[in-house]
Amino acid sequence: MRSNNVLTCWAEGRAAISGWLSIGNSYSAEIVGMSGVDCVTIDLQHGMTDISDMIVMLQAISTTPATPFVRVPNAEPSVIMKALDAGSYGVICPMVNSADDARVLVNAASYPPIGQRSFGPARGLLYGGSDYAQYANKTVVCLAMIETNEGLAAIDEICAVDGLDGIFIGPADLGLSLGKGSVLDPIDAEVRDSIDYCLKRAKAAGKHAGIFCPSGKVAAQRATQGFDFVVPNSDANLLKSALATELKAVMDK
Ligand code: 3PY
Ligand code: MG
Repeated sequence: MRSNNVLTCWAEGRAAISGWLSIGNSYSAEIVGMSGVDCVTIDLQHGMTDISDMIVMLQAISTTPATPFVRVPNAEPSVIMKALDAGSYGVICPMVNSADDARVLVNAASYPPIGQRSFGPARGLLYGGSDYAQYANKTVVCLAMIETNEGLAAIDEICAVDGLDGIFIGPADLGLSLGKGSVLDPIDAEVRDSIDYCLKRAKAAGKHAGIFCPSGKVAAQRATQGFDFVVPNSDANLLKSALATELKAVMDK
């Protein structure tokens, strides 16, 4: 089976860098996949993407060296299975608030005997190879998003769930849930301490830890801190900020 770059990064002791696709388009997916990132995550939760967009975006990513992940809209098993059948090598699930939520994720993403994923990996076989079924459980990465105070309180139970590879922090929702506003690089001490705490608890449980970041600079700081899956902002936000910079240069002439 084709390997998963994120697992390779982890085996080599370095943080995986993921692009983030909010724009539902195969051309932008291809551009991000060719940029040098290890992984590209298609965002079905907040991105302007639906399942049909996801399929052509996964096909575009297949032509690049990057490994495809999908952030699903929620822990609905049918959507998790559809993303994996379409060839995603990782699932990031929002709003995981309890060990039970994490078990629903692992169950949907894993074939028996670990879980109850139903068999029918249409593009999984094309992208992964004919031995997909044999290696899928070992190759697919499952990350549970910690982004609420309930998730924070249940971090140890969530990290203890077998088959879960790690957590992924959503700083904006976590800040909102703690009553501190939705900031991607929080300066509030309670939010910052909560993020540090999640990282420590994940590492203590032998799990990986990822985080969404507003820039490459913050992603580098998070990787130095110990996060091993970092996202240096989304395609849409990067397009917005690049355009703002270039427009300013023209207007200020
Ligand atoms: C958050 O910051 O809440 C996120 O979900 C980032 O993607
Ligand atoms: Mg969020």
